[in-house]
Amino acid sequence: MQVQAISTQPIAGQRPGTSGLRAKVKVFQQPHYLANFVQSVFDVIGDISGQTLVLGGDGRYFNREAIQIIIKMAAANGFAKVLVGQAGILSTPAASCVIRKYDAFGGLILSASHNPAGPDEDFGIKYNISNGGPAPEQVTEAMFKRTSEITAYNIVEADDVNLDEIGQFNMGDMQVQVIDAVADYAALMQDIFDFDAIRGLLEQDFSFTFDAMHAVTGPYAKVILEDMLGAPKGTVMNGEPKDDFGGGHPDPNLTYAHELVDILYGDDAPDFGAASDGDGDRNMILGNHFFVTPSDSLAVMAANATLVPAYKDGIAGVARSMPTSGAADRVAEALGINCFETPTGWKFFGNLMDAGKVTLCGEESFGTGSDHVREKDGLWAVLFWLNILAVRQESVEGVLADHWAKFGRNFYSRHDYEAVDSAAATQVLQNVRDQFDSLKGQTLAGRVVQMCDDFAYTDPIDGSVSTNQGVRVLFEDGSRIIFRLSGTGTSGATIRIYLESYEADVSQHGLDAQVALAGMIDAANQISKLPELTGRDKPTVIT
Ligand code: VG1
Ligand code: CO
Repeated sequence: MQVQAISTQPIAGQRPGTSGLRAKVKVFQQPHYLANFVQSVFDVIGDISGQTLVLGGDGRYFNREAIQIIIKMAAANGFAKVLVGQAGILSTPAASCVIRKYDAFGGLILSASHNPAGPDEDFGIKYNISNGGPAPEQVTEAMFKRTSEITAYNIVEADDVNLDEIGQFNMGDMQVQVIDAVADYAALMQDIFDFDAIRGLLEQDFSFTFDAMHAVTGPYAKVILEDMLGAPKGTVMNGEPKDDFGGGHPDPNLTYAHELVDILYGDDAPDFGAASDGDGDRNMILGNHFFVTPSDSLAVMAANATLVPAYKDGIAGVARSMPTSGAADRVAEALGINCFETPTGWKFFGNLMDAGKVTLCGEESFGTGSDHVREKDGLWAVLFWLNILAVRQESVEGVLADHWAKFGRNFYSRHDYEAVDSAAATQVLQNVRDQFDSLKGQTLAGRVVQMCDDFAYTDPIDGSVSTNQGVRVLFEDGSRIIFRLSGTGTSGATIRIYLESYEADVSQHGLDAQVALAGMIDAANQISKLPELTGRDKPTVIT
């Protein structure tokens, strides 16, 4: 088979962000754009000859074309085998599961997660290493450096592979195996959770709706929830994956998953509602007229982990991203287990899980997961909650009320300002930085500022250092205001403001978070001058 070396030139801006390289589809369709990046990945990840690569994506527009290109490049670069999900589909957690199960060298996942899809929307690609997790920063930086030096890429001349039939093909010396996208992942879920208990719950007077938002989780949710666990057909809504996600924004939060939110807050609301995102790694958990913040969800999981068979002997520890609330820390303290605070992005949890230091990890951005894979995992989180509810026989609200009574409540909210002018966004953070010294000791919203900094992290396992991971204003009573710029957007900048305050008094636990945090919100606007600089008087998304 003919290997062609196609000459090319570096393309600017191919630096992976929080979760891989993301750009508009039109950018990815430019000549050599995808191939340059893929070759740069292959050039820096080590000796790939004779190795296995896992490949799949969230099914968004351009997924199939990208997969065909990557298979031909994998063959030209010496991989022995590509494991590709049927129809080119693998959710992010399923890809992580397959990499681990079949001892693959790594995997390429084609997704821009919750970003909208379609010819004029977003595409993305990320590389996961042999532990199944996102490539660490040193590796993504090496990829980026390589993109700036590249002069040629290798690709074989071959017919496209039939991705729709499970089976094996040869492409030159390389084997292409098209695998069932769901089976391995579903088997793993069955190993972790008490499916009998969940089946029992679903047979009771318990109603449940799962919103797949026309994204990748549809097929997974139908097999696991409806076929294996016996939830009534139709439990999974928007379960047909579409290459434009039905024109929606598959981000499971109170704004973008409004169809589900309306059902859970409507008349005759179900007992439980959940949603996942474009690539299946996020989750939103709702009860009847009740929203569980992702930070609280992590804490509840940690506190109830022993109810789940896989964690019945207890968990080694928890890790949370820095902006995630400290609710899980309180559980860790009570249980006497490890607790870590990492920068935003799942790649920072990998070393801790590999070293056995933590079992559960979570981010405020609707991401929770465990060491069963090395990605956050949407359906896993839903099954975790169903397992808890099945054992405890309580409502979602009841579980939270009990949790807060025991540990206190960390009021929490994130305010996102999307598509803001980049210079203005940078200035918003700089304004706060400029006041690091003067803010100290000042009283804002009735609380005294204890310290301010740019969050930096030293990985406790490999000693690598990550700086500039968010501007923090920390108060003496443990409250926090954090400012960060998103690393996943593709147009303008997104400013995220994270707000947290702790309340021990049970009589206050019923308060709405926006009300409880109102003073902090005003303080954030005042010190950053966000309204003046951006011209915005309210966030695009509040969670
Ligand atoms: C966002 C979230 C972060 C998450 C990342 C990838 O990043 O805040 O917690 O890990 O998305 O999630 P940023 O840089 O935009 O804040 V996913 O589901 O898009 O892979
Ligand atoms: Co995602």
